Amino acid sequence: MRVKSLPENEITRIIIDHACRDWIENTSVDVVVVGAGPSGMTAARYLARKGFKVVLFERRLSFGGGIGGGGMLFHRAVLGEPADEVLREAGVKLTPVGGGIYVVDVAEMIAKLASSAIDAGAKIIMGVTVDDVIFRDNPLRVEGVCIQWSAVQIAGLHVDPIFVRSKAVIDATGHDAEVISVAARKVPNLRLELPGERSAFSELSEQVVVEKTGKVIDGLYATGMAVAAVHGLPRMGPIFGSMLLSGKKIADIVESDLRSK
Ligand code: 48H
Repeated sequence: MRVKSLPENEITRIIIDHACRDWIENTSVDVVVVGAGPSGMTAARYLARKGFKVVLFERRLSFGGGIGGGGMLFHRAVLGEPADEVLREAGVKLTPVGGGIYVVDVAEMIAKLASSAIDAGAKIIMGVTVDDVIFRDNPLRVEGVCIQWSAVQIAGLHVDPIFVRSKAVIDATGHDAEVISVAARKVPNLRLELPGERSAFSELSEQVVVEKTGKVIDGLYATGMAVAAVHGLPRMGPIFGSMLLSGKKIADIVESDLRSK
């Protein structure tokens, strides 16, 4: 068997050529999703499936956010109905444990949430950190994000970011609600204080995180644990139903806002 290869400079040229075409294609999109955890990947899947142009930026070089850690590194997660439907649609095997609760393998959940978002048409770009928003006033709104290579951030280099414009930005960054936090700090007149999440109360939290999922200001939305940070809601531990349902709900809210414009 003869394995085909290329001169080194040709490998380089093809990579840069195709990656840059992708970047140019994604400088202006319908929706930017920030964070490839359970809520972000779910939101990206449903929005792409609705026909929107979606790019998801993930700081790390891997998918899944907090899924992979399961509960204290035990590689299983639990979730309750009706969130099982979100995983069933992606082909994840669910084991019922009674009372409408299911247990899943975390590696399978990560892989299938990611592949179903990509198959729906969402673009996921890893190794990129969103470190600020683009805003406009009269009326006050968010119109995109500032992005930076995560490696540049980690190295602490002084490098200016570049921009991606969008009609909606979804903060799916988890416990710290990083995008909304930076907007609260740096957008004049927003007057938003983030109380941060509260201690554990799983049954309450699974309910209210979904209920409070929504718009923060025009163009900026919260899903997943970011919702708990914005509204001062309790945490729930390694039960993921609300994360999936929050991602699905924010996709519906963004769809309805974008279609009414
Ligand atoms: C690019 C970023 C940035 C940034 C962060 O933490 P996640 O899994 O987020 P959720 O909200 O979808 O799910 C939360 C869940 O995993 C969890 O932690 C639960 C249920 N906890 C309950 C409890 O009681 O503890 O994923 C967020 C993702 C991660 O992959 C980050 O790397 C990424 O967002 N991210 N990506 N730019 N500024 N900030």
